[in-house]
Amino acid sequence: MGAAVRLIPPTTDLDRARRDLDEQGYCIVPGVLSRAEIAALKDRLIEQAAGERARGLAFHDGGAARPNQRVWMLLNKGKVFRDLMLHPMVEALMGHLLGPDFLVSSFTANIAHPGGEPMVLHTDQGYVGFWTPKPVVANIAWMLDDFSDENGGTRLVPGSHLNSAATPRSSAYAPDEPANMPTLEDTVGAAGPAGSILAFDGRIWHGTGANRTDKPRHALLSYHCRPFVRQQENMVLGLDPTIREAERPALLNRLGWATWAGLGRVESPRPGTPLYVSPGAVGALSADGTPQDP
Ligand SMILES: O=C(O)CCC(=O)C(=O)O
Repeated sequence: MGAAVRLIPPTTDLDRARRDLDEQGYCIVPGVLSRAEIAALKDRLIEQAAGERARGLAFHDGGAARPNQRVWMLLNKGKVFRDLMLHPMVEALMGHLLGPDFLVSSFTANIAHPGGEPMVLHTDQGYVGFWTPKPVVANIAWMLDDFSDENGGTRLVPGSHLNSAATPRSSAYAPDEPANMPTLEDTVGAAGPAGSILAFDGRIWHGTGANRTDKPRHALLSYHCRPFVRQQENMVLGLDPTIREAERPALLNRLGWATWAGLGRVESPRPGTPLYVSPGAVGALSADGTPQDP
């Protein structure tokens, strides 16, 4: 592909954006976040990232020098992040790709620092092991800085979500690479002003670009899945209980607290999607209904 690979224009027309997702495997929507929202998200992220470095908890990648910093489980790290998962654009684009009952699989950040090398190209559903005619997962990269080819804007192989021959046969973590796996030459770097989102199909080949500038590129990555897929972050174990108790049902449902088609239940699989904030599990009972040791 090489020089022929072109970035499609950003669009605020949601029908166009959904068509871009279907045909190209990605879309870019500008102006989703206001300046105040960008500032609040970026300030909280920068503070959290510094705190994790100070505590020796920071996770780094981005090549041998590991300049990039990832921040995991943002849901525990600020209401400003939790609010974002209820943004109408999430429903509009992830709902289009994954159906109305999709979940948040993980919500993390990638601060791509100067000197960061390109991430190995991959799809986000490589662990499925076979090509699927529809995506089972999908992403939104929330741009907290301008994204460009120079500063590590996510590299994408347009249309590769439809290439069933380039699907790994096994897990991304034990790769059995397809013969015609794409290379960086096949990619284009996502670009857009801060406040834009890049949404992409879980089958598209992509990876973080090299940051050849002297400033970090801050991005939030919300990863979403169909309701029968295991989430990347274990919300039941990982979500701070005080947050779980206080949070809005709409958010908890997105994190997997609602039953779906009988999945995710504790006791009877009631119809609909009741919210089990306190599941009230029934323990082992004697025949007269008194508790006994399990
Ligand atoms: O940071 C980016 O631009 C993309 C990150 C990515 O592809 C990943 O974390 O799997």
